[in-house]
Parts: sequence; C-alpha cells; structure tokens
Amino acid sequence: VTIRPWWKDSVVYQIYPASYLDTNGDGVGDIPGITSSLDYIQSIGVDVIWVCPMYDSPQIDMGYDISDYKAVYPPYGTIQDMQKLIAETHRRGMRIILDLVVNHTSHQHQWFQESRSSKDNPKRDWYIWKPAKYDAQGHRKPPNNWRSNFGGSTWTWDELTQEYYLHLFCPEQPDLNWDNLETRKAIYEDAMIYWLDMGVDGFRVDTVNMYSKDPSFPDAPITDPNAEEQDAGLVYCNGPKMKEILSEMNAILSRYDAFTVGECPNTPDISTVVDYVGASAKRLNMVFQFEVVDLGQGKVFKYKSKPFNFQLPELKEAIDMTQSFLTHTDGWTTSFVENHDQARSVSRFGDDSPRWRERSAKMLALLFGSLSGTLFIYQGQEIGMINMPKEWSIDEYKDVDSINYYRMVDRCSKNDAMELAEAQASLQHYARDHARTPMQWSTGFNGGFTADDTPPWMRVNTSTEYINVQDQLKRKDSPLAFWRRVLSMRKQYNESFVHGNFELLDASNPNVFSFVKRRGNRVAVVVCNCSGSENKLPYFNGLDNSKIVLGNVDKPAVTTLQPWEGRAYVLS
Ligand code: TEU
Ligand code: CA
Repeated sequence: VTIRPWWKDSVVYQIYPASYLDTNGDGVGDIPGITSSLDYIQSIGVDVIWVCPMYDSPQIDMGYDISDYKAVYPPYGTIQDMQKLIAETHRRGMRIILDLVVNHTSHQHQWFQESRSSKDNPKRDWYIWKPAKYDAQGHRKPPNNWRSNFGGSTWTWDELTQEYYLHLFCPEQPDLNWDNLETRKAIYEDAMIYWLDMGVDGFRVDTVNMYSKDPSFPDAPITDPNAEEQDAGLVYCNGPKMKEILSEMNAILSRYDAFTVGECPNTPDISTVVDYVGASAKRLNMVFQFEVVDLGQGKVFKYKSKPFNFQLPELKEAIDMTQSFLTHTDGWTTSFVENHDQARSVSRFGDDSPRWRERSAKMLALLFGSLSGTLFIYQGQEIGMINMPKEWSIDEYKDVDSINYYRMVDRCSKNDAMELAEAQASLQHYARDHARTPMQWSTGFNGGFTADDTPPWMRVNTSTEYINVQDQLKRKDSPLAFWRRVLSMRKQYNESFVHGNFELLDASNPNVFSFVKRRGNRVAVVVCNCSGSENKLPYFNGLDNSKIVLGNVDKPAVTTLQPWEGRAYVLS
C-alpha cells in the first residue's frame, strides 16, 4: 500500500465570499455566511473549501487587488471570523485553503504607496518601474507593447516620479518585483506564513507563472496589426526565475501539512508544467491549465468570438492533455470546469434549456467527477446554476473585465450597433459575471442569499425560482443529489476514478465522449452523450455485461444513449 498525500483524494469546493451568503443584511456575502453553511457543504461530500480573496481591498478586481494581506475586507468580517471559520472547518474534519495573490498588490497597498512616493524610496524597487521610450516624433511611449489582461497597456505613467510601472492586470494592480529578495521575504511573511500559522491548509496560487519576468522586457510578436498593444501572455509567463521562486515557496509550505494548486495559463509546453508539478520537482502540488475553459473563446481577444462553437473532439483532446500527466509523468493534475472566472458549465458545455438542463448538468457532473487528479467544484455548480438571463441589460455586468471589453468595443466601433450587439452576445456566453451572481438557496426575489428587501451587490439570477438548494435537497432526482452520488462513487472506486490512467475511446466521435480509467487490474468506463440527440453506445469489450454504477437516466437502453445521457461502468 502506498501512502498518499491527503490532497490527492480530496474534493475541493470553491467559495466566492461576496456571493455566497449574506448574514448581516448589507447585500454582500460574508465569512459568517460561509461558516453557517459548512454542514451543507460537507453534506455534498467535499473535503476542502477554497475561499476566494477575503483580504482587505478596494475591490477593483473583486479582492484580487489586495491592500493588506493580514487584514480582512471589513464587509466580509474580521480576523476573528476567519479564525472561527478555520476552527469550524477543522472541527468537521474538513480543510480550508485560501487564495494567494502575490503577482501584484493593490495600488493602495502600503508597499506601493511608498514605492511610488519617490525614486529613492527604499521600496522603489519592490515594484517594476521603467523610464519612457520616445518615438521619432518625440511622443512618450511605454517600455514595450504588452497588452494587459483587462485591455490597454500593461504600463501606466506615474506623473510624480516620471516613470512607468508594470501591471499585467488593472492599473490598480501593480506587479511586485520578485527579483528583489527583500520583497520576496515580505510576501512570504505577510501572505503565506501569517495564514499558515493561523491554520490554513494550503493555497490556490493566483497566476503562479507570472512572477518572474524576462529582464529585457521584450516586445510581444504582433498578432493584431490594428492594435497598439499585443497579447503577450507567452512572453510574460514562465520567466527565468520561476523555478527558483517556487522552490523557495515550497520550502515554506513543507514546514506545514499544506498543499498548493497553481494557476498556470499560457503554458502549452508540457515540460514546463512538469517542472512545476512533478513530484520530484517539489514546487507545486498541482496546477490548473486553461485548455478546457478556453474552448471556443477568441484567440486574440477572449470575448471576440462567435457564440460558442467548439467541437467535442477538441474538448476530448484538452482533457486528454491534462489527464495524461498521470500516465506519462510523476506529476499530479486537476479536474475542473468552473470557477469564478468562467461562465456556467451547463450553459457552455451542456444545454440550459428547461428540457435538458438537469440531465446535462448531471452528465457534466459524471464526466468531470470521474476524471483523475484533485477535483474542484465551484459554488452553485452542485445545483446546476446557469448563466444570467439573456434579457438582462449590460448594466447587470459588474466585472471590470466585462466592462472594459464592452467600453473598448464601444469606443473602437464608434457606437456601431452591430458590433455592440456582438460584444454583448459574447459576454452573455463567456463573461465572468455568470459565476458571480449570488448563490441560489431558495425561491423568492433574492433567492435566500439576502433578505428580499435588501439590494444584493449583484442581481440574483431569476432562475432561482426553479434552480435552488432548498428544492434540490428535497428531490432525489436533483443535480445536487446526483453530485453526492458522483462524489461517493469517486471515493468508493478511487483507484479508478481518482488515480486511474485515462484512455480516450473513439476520439473523433463528434457526439459521444467515452473513456477508460485503468489502474492495475481495475477497469472503469465512462460514456457521455454530449448532444441533444440519441446516439449509439460505443463498443467496448465486456461493457454489455458490466454493472452501471451510476447513470443519469431511469431506464438505460442496451445499445443507445438518450440525449445527454451519462453512465459509469465498473468492469473490474
Ligand atoms: O486570473 C488570472 C488569469 O489567468 C486570467 O487569465 C483570468 O482567466 C482572467 O479571467 C482573464 O480575463 C486570476 C484570478 O482568477 C482572476 O479572478 C483575477 O482577476 C486575476 O487573476 C488577477 O488577479
Ligand atoms: Ca453581509
């Protein structure tokens, strides 16, 4: 018997504090709301909660712009509330991880306030400052052509000291300078050690591959000839000191029984990922890759794409890529399809119409719940929450990423109605806002998230009338009840579902996604009809006389799959 680290078999439930549960009637979710929901969360069958940033912040990017790592954003609660949440989580035998956001801070962080105050301030070098460039006409230009993740240049001019500073996200999120060893030490102390000492069990590490930048800050290749700034993801990710930094962080974490899951965008090169997550590399325990959630999005601008038109074989390939880590490397992987940066999976990968909504939600639960690696699910996914209604006006979108994109189209298209309608259609499909509408606890105007006469910080999805926890707790055939069965199947047959090697079957089949999970002499097969029409059950030797351990239709047929039907077989 091999001793495995606890986090491999764990199921993690992600919580977005602002939108989970409001307990004091200000329309904003809070930490006591999470604490009071722990019994519900545990009843789903999850082992770990991941709490998105609850640190003090001016909330330009919903707390991913931290002004004080050691303080809690007052509307969410206090340090005492966090201590209580940690204790209550542990008392139930569960664990808790936090978001570690250390590529950048808020512009309001004390460190940045000092850094920007003068060129000879001792903290000047804690952020990335560069002089201007000038073109032939003598116009001031930023140091390079990088486009920020939320549009515009990654460089903002600071009048006071007459230099640019770098920000890969909003101007209010200046990038820390990881080349400065004193800065690193302060980050480790405030953002990691402080919380590890308080008892947290690890971190989801935000944009983990962006800390180290190429010191020459090279221009990105021109992919959009009409634009000033260019997509530079491949240039600023995975810089030269990444491995050194992650080893340092890991040395701290290994003093605790803590794990890390790093967010690893823009990394098509698998050997780079293995350098981070290989067991022998000792850097991160696992990463999130983006191939699945990026499907169908625009290559130049993620929102610049026709409404969703991915092909099923592309999804299979994306999943195969991350699953095969277990077969071909000593690294570990993750399974996820939702988080706070993604639209709802039923609306993107299933069918959110009344007829197939619940069935496709269950099929997706079976599909992602039987993949190897550590499984992550996002609040509301367990009840099959869907995107915001299409009738809602653009004013209901609150995310800086959505707003910036819409404004940019507005500006560039000079009010062209067609282009604006296209931008809105894309946001209706892909915006991060869809994940951020409040949790749907019950029927009623505010869905039990807050009192019905309190204006919530974001409008509650009207679907709360028919998609809510209260109703699904009562129904044996609900997506929530099905998720519980998926998670218990996953625990019972963990050798196959958590640790098994993934083998894709019938890779080019455009409607049916099927795969084998194999470990030693244990074999399981999962078959998912990812379409609204009937399809043939694929052939697999021994399938016809094996047991279906979990399926989402009442009477599974012998040779055909009903629309959105999913089955898991255990052969041996
Ligand atoms: O996201 C970082 C990231 O990799 C982005 O590509 C992300 O997918 C974003 O949606 C791009 O539009 C993390 C957080 O998850 C996100 O919420 C933050 O906004 C971001 O970092 C900045 O801290
Ligand atoms: Ca509140």
